[in-house]
Amino acid sequence: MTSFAKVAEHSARHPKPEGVTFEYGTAGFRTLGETLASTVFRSALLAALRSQSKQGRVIGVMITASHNHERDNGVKLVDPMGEMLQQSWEGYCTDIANADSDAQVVHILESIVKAEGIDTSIQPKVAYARDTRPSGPLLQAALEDGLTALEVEVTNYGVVTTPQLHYFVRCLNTEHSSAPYGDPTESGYNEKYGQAFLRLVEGKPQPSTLHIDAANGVGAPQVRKLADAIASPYFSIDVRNSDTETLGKLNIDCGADYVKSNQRPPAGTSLAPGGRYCSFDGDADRIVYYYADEHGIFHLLDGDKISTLVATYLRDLVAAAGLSDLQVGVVQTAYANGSSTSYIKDTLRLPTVFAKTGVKHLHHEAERMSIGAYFEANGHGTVLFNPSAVDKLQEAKPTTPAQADAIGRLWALRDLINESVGDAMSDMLLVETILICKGWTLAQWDAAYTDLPSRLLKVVVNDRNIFKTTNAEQTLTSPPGLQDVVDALVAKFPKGRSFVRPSGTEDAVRVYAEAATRSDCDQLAYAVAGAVFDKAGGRGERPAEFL
Ligand code: 16G
Ligand code: MG
Repeated sequence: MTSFAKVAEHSARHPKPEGVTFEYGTAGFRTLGETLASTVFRSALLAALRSQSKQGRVIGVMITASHNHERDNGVKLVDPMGEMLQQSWEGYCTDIANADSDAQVVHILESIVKAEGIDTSIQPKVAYARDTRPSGPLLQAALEDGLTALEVEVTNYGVVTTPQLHYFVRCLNTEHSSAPYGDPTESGYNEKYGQAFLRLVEGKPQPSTLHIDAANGVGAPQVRKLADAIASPYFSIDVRNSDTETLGKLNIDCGADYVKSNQRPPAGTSLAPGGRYCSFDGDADRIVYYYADEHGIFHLLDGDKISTLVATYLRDLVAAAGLSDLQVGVVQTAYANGSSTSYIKDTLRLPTVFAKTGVKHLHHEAERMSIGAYFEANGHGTVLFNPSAVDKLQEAKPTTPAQADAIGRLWALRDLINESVGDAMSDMLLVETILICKGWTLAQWDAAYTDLPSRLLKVVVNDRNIFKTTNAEQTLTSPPGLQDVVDALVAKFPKGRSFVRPSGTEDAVRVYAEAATRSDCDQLAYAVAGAVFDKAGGRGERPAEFL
């Protein structure tokens, strides 16, 4: 029987800072690392209850703030199959993080036990890890104190990428099932993905070196271990921005978020024409590729380009396997470049749906498809094989060697993909596989379609909570009348598209715009941002670079 007797005493060692309100946002709690100890301690308590509510299955806890500044940190819970915490529990997280006293912490735990009908005699189990941030060790200690208070059975994975922790959780919970996901260790991870990669590429021409910008984060040591495990010229890498020791370097002027937001290579990297480059973010769950053409012009291959590459390859394999009833679909967010959406619909002729920003929303949409590829434009995504698709693969009776080969490749691809969550390393191996099999350069991959010019702006307002959206965040329902203004502005520009949404991770409103030309796109973006500022309580400087 788990007792809460020790909780108040342990909680007293991690007082909640005065005047701070915490919120379990799109990807968990995220704020200044030095303010987070009480929240991490309390997250440990919730992870224990969540485990008991899932009959003692292992729950994950990851301490990371991804692409954010090094002084930030964060914590998120991972559900048993390696997916993000069920949304109905996010409110509990927010409530307990903001509890004013140690007694209230205990009271909230008791009320969750009651509301969820939790059997507290079940042994709770938690697996945890952290990224390379300097505040990580202290927050880990707070986490461990919470786990000790509830006598949780723990597995500490040390410093690993976020998707590795998701993978470990899924492995631990399927270890003794009929379909074990893999060995729940770092070497098991490297072995599983590395072997699947080699199965898919061996015998094909070898690619040139891949230059990886690891954002000075945890991806650097981990991708080196992956390369050591693969130990093959098919995966020849050069890891840059790999300094995880020097303070102040994480995500600064490098990493996937920097490259995507600024549309330029990491500072200090000059791109050799024909060279192959990619960037991870600080916790290695995002990846973007890029290259310079013969004129030295930078070209970005973002999440949309990855999803179209992957969807095309899967579609062709399914057809080659003779499995015409297996439908490949694509999930995007409103940030997907309009050209990519048209390409998926009109050229690939695949179904595509929009989900709200945030991996959990895309993941749930993709679960409804036979084979669902989901990617955010920022490089975060993966592919899900629905259980019915797996059954069909199992039942498939190939009648030709070509069909047998395609079915074998689909199985190998399933082993290559981290289905628990978007994973920069697994996605990288997937992209590499496809490029090797097609014998493509990055420019050949890029040739499928041309992105429309786009711009993302941030507007700081008095209260971002007045912004409400519908239609996968593409339409504002509040403040009243603002959507009509956006619509009228969009109508002025050929191929214009724009939307406004409150950020789920920052106290700001985001404005996205795209249009046929760079100048139209910028005019549209600044006009919409200006309208938001004027009509919805803008603070600070009015966004008005071009008007
Ligand atoms: C989080 C999300 C990311 C999303 C971003 C949007 C996860 C694991 N991460 O980082 O997918 O793109 O939030 O941020 O879901 P925003 O709401 O501030 O624009
Ligand atoms: Mg990340």
